[in-house]
Amino acid sequence: MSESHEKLLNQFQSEMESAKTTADVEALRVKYLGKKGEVTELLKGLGKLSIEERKATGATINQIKTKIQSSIEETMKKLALQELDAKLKAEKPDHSMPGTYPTIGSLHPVTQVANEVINIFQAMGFFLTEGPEIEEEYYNFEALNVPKHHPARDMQDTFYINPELLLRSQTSPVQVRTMLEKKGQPIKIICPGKVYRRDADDATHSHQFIQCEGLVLGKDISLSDLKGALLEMAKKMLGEEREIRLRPSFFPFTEPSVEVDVSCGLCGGKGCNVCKNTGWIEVLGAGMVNNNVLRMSGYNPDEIQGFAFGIGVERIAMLKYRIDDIRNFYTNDLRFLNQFKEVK
Ligand code: 2NL
Repeated sequence: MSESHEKLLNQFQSEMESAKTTADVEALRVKYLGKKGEVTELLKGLGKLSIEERKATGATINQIKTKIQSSIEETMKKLALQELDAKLKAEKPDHSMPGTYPTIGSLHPVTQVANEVINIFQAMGFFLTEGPEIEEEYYNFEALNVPKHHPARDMQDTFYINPELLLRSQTSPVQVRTMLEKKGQPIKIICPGKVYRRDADDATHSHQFIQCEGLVLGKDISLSDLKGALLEMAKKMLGEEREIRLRPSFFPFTEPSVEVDVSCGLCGGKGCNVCKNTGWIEVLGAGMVNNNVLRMSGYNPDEIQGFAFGIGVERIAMLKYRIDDIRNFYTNDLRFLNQFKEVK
């Protein structure tokens, strides 16, 4: 190593000894190894030397470079740790600051109301039963006394995957499947789930909604059993002061069929703008299971009969919370949804 090389290394080492901060070390790195650093300049000068000289001098300069590099790395590490330590010691946490809370989610209002409906019927002894959303055309229509080309198919037109496979338009196919499984035995089930309709979305209709259907089959089950079960549901759901009434209606799968109204909660039945001055609000459809439906799924109408009903859960939720547009449920506006948080 030549005198000038040794001098350079010594100079570096003494400067390094007086480096107190990572910034000092960084300045040294630039001074010696940077683009215009002293070592870099020496390397650049190699080109002017003869081949032999270049070899010897090159090796020496590289040695110096390596020494400087490892010295910088080592000191940098040591000082960085010291600086972090000092910083942490200097930071005094303020324990009186409010904490940051995790955002707590909650069940969707329609899910909450569906759970309430399910709980009310389970308390009456109904079994929770579920089935596929992609359903066979047979279970969704044919087995429910809605043959091909019957005009009733129009009311419940849905999305087809192919001519035999569709998105169910009601949860009745779950009940048909249960009837086939139970082979003539009594049934008492509640069937909630998503259903689909070829409907234009407006304030009261959606192409997808939650339905909760019920089916009770047994000896001597009558329309009064239906009325009792639905009255219980209305009172538990909307208030003990509520009454219900049945009006004649038509569904292909029930005979007789009824529309069920609940007394208006706003005017108590006197008549107001919510109930359009009738004192009653339509809530669901129901009826005694049609004999054809019973026979097709292996039940003998002379021995066993019963009732079925279909509840639109959004509709009940709208009634319960006086929501005037069903689309509020689907647009995910937190200002709307946060009103239904159980834990605020
Ligand atoms: C509505 C109300 C209803 C049923 C659904 C049903 C199921 C079986 C047999 C007979 Cl397995 N009925 N479900 C009955 C009456 C009404 O839904 O508004 N539907 C269009």
